[in-house]
Order: sequence, then C-alpha cells, then structure tokens
Amino acid sequence: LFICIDHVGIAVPDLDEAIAYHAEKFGWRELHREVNEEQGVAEAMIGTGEQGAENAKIQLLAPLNEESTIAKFIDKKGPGLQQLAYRVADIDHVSEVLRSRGVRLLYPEPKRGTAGSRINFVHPKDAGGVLLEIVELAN
Ligand code: MC0
Repeated sequence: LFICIDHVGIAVPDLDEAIAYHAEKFGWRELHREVNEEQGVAEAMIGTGEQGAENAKIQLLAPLNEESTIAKFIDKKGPGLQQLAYRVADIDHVSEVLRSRGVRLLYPEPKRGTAGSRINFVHPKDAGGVLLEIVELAN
C-alpha cells in the first residue's frame, strides 16, 4: 500500500534560520521551497540532493500566521517533529482502503501539498500520537 517514507516534517519558528542551521551543521541542501497558503505554511524540503540516492526528505514547516496549524503546534509543544509522511502511488485507492479499515482521514478529498502533490492526514489521536500524512507525488 505504501511505497516509502516520503518525508518527516519539523515545525520551526523561522524558515530561513532553520534551513541555514541544517545546511551549516549537517550539510543538507535545500531542494525545494514554497508557500502553501491553504495549509498556512512556508516550507522547504531539504535532503541529500544526490541523484539516485533515494531517501526520505526533511520538511521544514514555518507558520504563515497565528491561525496556522504550525503556529498552534509550536505554541503547544514547541518546535519539533510535527508529522511523518508516507508516499503512495494512488491516494484515492489508499484512502478507500484505509477508510474500509476504519481509519479516519482529515479531509473528505485530498488537498494540494508540496509541489503539486495530493495529500491527506490521519489525526494524531487516531495514530498513536503521530500526525500521519499520506502523499501522492505529482508526476
Ligand atoms: C495536534 N496534536 C498533535 C499534533 N497536532 N499530536 C502530534 N502531532 C501533531 N502534529 C495533538 C494535540 O497535542 C492535542 O492533544 C490534540 O492533538 C488536538 O490538538 P489541537 O491543538 O486541538 O489541534 P487540532 O485538533 O485543532 O488540530 C490538529 C490537526 C491539525 C492534526 C487536526 O494540526 C491539522 O489539521 N493538521 C493537518 C494539516 C497540517 O498539519 N498542515 C501543516 C503541514 P491533547 O492531548 O492536548 O488533546 S502542511 C504539509 O504538510 C504540506 C505542505 C505537505 O507536506 O505537502
């Protein structure tokens, strides 16, 4: 059903600072950056950037405003791991299978995620305290 771990998301107060920290200390490269108004985030994907070295990426998520889920997360828990994202080939199929197994998804239909991907979430209260994202990448 699931292909691999696509990314782990870290809630950060300041995107530029976080990118610089992970680049300077760990050598991660910025692979992609965008603002997603609907999700209330400014985000960056960082990783090895090595062709052929398929790896889970790290998604840095900074809040766009106080209503952002990321702002609420940071207020409550402080900066830190916010989500784990599983990559799937067909999110409509996987959603159907998960619902048939009694797993509740946050959105009735997938929403737009990073770089035109389609995403949905399992609430952390249903998944052992972890916000699970399922993501179908854009081709
Ligand atoms: C909340 N809780 C979490 C959590 N967020 N636990 C683990 N991980 C998280 N990320 C816990 C709280 O501590 C609280 O527990 C309970 O869940 C209810 O929290 P709340 O603060 O009242 O929050 P809600 O219920 O209003 O919102 C939680 C919910 C929300 C998961 C529904 O964060 C949401 O809609 N998330 C999905 C969208 C999202 O995260 N977007 C940003 C990433 P207690 O024990 O205190 O009751 S955008 C993205 O990821 C895109 C760009 C992409 O990857 O492509």
